[in-house]
Amino acid sequence: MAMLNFEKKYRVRGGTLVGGDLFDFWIGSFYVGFFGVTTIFFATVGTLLIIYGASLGDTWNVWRISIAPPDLSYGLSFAPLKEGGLWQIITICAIGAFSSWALRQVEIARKLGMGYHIPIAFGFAIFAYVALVVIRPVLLGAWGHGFPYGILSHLDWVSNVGYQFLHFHYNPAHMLAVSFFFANVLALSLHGGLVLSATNPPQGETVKTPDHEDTYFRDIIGYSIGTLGIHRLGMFLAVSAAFWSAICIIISGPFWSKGWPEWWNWWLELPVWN
Ligand code: 07D
Ligand code: 07D
Repeated sequence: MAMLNFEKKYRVRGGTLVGGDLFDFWIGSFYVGFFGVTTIFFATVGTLLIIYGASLGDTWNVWRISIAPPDLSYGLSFAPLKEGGLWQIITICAIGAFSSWALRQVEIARKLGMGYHIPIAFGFAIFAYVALVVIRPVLLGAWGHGFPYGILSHLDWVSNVGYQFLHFHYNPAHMLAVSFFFANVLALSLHGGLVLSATNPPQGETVKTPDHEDTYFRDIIGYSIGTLGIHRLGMFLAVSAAFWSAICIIISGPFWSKGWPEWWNWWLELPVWN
């Protein structure tokens, strides 16, 4: 079935979570829905506030624009707009926009009778963001622990927070997250390479099938995870990377306030060495 016919057939009413028929329509190829409207609302307000915040700063250099969270002395209260209040409202808009986007993914999945894998996967990215700007700051008692909204300034934040723990690479959850990111890259490059090698042969040769793909991996390492399996593995690696990232930053401060290398003393103190 050609793609356009397919779209016509499946552009059906229903599947919405809220709002009923009111926003159940498309603009061009985009499904709108209640959460399309809320995404546009939060993203527009958030972006305008970033532009306003930039106008208060001393640069229009896009790399250097930065909107900082409130000073630690404000604790968990609202700060005046120009002293971090903007950062607080932008954070609310960002969470509103990301969550609306995820819920719009849910509505589209429901319309098509598909599983919820995509919003669940995106949910892990939202969790990592919320861990950085809500969960950890709340556990530490001040919004000032969130990261500043600026391209270079957020890198400074990562570096500073990393060195506060002497050597962030020794954070065991960071190790897991990094390993999952690396494993994810390996899996996707093998999978992408395999599919391209089978489906995009030189001119004049026939396109190969999943049987060829399975046989390739059986010949080379004795095992093929299969066409469905590779996507399960990919989803697992990707959401695990985001999950352990969130954990690695939540535990840094609220649950471990010394240098991360010191955490490993449990190993040196194992009774087995005596
Ligand atoms: C490729 C999908 C497309 C998305 C893109 C990002 C914006 C921001 C803002 C004009 C993989 C679009 C960017 C909408 C524009 C203004 C003011 C995703 C792809 C292309 N970071 N980070 C970047 C964000 C954090 C870190 C780049 C966002 C944490 C390091 C981009 C968030 C920590 C490095 C960016 C976020 C952290 C970067 C490329 C939110 C730990 C880099 C991102 C909402 C996670 C790299 C100059 C990319 C860089 C980079 C965006 C959070 C660390 C500007 C939106 C606080 C170490 N980050 N980041 O390709 O070159 O992602 O920075 O949480 O080295 Mg970051
Ligand atoms: C938070 C992004 C969420 C994005 C969302 C969507 C838009 C719309 C629109 C494109 C989580 C946004 C969408 C804005 C865009 C359009 C149209 C993703 C998020 C919801 N580290 N480290 C990590 C490595 C060091 C430190 C994570 C490696 C040093 C700190 C990952 C190395 C020190 C923190 C990671 C390394 C240090 C991290 C980041 C190597 C610094 C964190 C990925 C090789 C001196 C952060 C939750 C992530 C974290 C984090 C990797 C080195 C410090 C595992 C590979 C030793 C303080 N580091 N790191 O989380 O866990 O993505 O955040 O050296 O806070 Mg690290």
